[in-house]
Amino acid sequence: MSTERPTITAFSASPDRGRGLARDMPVRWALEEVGQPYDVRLVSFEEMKQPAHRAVQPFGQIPTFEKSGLSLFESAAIVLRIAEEHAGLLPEDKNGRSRAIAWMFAAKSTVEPVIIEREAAILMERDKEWYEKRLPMLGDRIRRRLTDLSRRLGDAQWLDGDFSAGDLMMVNVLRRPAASDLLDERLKAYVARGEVRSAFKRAFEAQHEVFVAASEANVQ
Ligand code: GTB
Repeated sequence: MSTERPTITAFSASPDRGRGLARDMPVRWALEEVGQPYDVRLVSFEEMKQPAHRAVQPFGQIPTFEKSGLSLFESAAIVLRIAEEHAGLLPEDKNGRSRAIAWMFAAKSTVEPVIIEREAAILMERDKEWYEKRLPMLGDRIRRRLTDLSRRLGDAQWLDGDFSAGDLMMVNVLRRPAASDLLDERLKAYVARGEVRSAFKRAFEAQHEVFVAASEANVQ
């Protein structure tokens, strides 16, 4: 295993004001879980759209991950690579690993899209005459997914055995504000279990420090 520190990218001025909602958060959290120190290159919106950044992230977004000649984009792909390289985020047995990876996909492709749709409506469609009519439907779509997720979680601590990269991605998705007000008590407790992990706290602090430093620089 290489001892080189990976470099990830994050917003130099995150629009979420340090709430840990941008997608560098799952990458930071995964690195903290496995105890891999990392460097962060902060990028502005303008820098993200430059050819140099797009060479790594074709859509001009954060996060990216660079290490040992590998340049990677997509937060879930990055988390998976980290989980594959280090112990702690995927079960040892092959079937358990596949199931944990299935939960990563479920977070990103089954649960997150309905949440993003509500978020986009709240952020960008408030002035449309159909906004008030559409919003309950978007909430219901999320509720249906969350009801199924909550039923599957049941009384368990995590989605499939021990905490895994699947839980890490799912907790990140459920933290999005467009979902967090729709969580039932069981899912609220599930998210809270993720957020009290020391690795989560370190990741959260690290991204929050960026916000604090940027705010202080703006005041001076
Ligand atoms: N599928 C990609 C992945 O998972 O890596 C999506 C990456 C992505 O959406 N990146 C966003 C980005 O770079 C930041 S995280 N956006 C800039 C652009 O597209 O120009 C999304 C995000 C942004 C802001 C908040 N917020 O303010 O709360 C939350 C989440």
